[in-house]
Amino acid sequence: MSSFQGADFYNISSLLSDEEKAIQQSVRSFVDKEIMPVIAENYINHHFPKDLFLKLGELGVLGANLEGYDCAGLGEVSYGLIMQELERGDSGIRSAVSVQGALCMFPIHAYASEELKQKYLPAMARGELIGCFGLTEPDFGSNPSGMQTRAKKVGSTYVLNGNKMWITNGGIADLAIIWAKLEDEDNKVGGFIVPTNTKGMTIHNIEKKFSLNASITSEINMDQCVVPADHMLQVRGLKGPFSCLNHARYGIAWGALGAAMACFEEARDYAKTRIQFDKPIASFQLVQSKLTYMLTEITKGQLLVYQLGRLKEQNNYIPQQISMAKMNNVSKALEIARLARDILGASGITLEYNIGRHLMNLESVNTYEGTEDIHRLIIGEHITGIPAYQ
Ligand code: TGC
Ligand code: FAD
Repeated sequence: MSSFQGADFYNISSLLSDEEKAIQQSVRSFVDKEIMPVIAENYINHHFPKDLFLKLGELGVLGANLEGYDCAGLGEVSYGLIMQELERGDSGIRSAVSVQGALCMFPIHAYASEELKQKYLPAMARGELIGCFGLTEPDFGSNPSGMQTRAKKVGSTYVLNGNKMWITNGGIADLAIIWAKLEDEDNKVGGFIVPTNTKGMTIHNIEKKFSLNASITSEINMDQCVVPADHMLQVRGLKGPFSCLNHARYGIAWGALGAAMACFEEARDYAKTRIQFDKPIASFQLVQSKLTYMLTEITKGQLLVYQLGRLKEQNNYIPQQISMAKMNNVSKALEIARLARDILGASGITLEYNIGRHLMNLESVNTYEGTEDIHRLIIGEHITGIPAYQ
């Protein structure tokens, strides 16, 4: 039995099927056994345990909401619960799984030839091959439409030149999904499956991070990188990468709740045993107010993603609903982690507790996959019909 209770104030588990509950429990146990004992050490040493991918593959969580090709074919709520449980362990571990499934396996599943699907997807589902996703560039983060990476058709190949930045899993990846402007198609955006051992591709890990330390973040340089033309994905325009982001952002909206729930439980337990002024600090109204705020925001976030998951299962959702869930749940998780850190006083800055690590991680989660403010603007455009990015 896990020591993690997983706050459920509105009894949302009563809305889950037996299969969904069983999946949640099995990932919870996996996190207890494989992540919790080593995560603080990995975080402090800036280490991602690469062999974890094979174990995650065995657990069936890589590309878990995809059909066929040895993927688990689970529903969207099950997929969300997996992300929530993994991020209860660490945002970096959930990141690795998000990138593998939503950002690499999904575009191969949706846009690659049958031959390449057969070649890559089953091995990726087993964790034998690792993927990364290159959209962001040093000068184009929130605005990927300005990307400088170019692909030029030469005979039966494409030649890629450019730089991608802040790429999760980069340094451990076997293949990269690279987005580039197609010189021969009026600079429309296209995507490519690029094996990372392709001549001309070099990858450097970004060191000295204070966030997502147990995740690999890299820079990818492409200098006359030649890929076969059939490695191009059959999609054109920014809707290609954005369609992948929809799935990843959905998973993050669930995942952030896992981190928030971990912070809430640790802060509550600490407050009940920490004595100041001859009383547990949990008996002070100001501390209770913080705990009440935390549980309220977790509960609201849970309702948001549960309904979004059911809408997604019916394919009856719009991307702006995903933006709202990602924006709200990550921003609230960050606030909850800050409040929890405060409740722990000085102890909250050590890695003996999980809160400080979650807090630092959530700073990245609030930025990647569209910053909090970019999602605010996406929703603003939906409300008013007026884009306010420029
Ligand atoms: P815009 O003109 O609005 O749209 C261009 C085309 O794309 C279509 N589209 C979408 N399609 C599917 N899903 C969506 N969510 C879509 N949003 C837009 C749109 O219909 C249009 O199609 P078409 O056929 O007319 O060409 O594009 P814009 O350039 O004005 O975009 C504006 C903005 C700011 C919303 C967009 O650039 C944006 O979302 N920026 C944020 C960038 C971002 O999220 N980057 C993420 C990089 S990957 C990452 O962070 C991984 S972290 C991994 C981890 O560790 O978990
Ligand atoms: P900028 O775009 O420079 O934004 C800086 C600030 O300006 C933000 O506060 C932003 O909200 C604000 N801003 C920008 N434009 C506007 C506007 N129009 N109106 C109001 N405010 C605005 N990318 C990938 O492609 N693949 C990955 O695997 C990946 N993994 C990542 C892992 C980590 C740990 C991190 C931190 C990032 C990762 N990213 C990845 C990149 C990530 O998607 C970008 O960092 C993000 O999109 C923001 O871009 P930026 O950092 O260049 O910030």
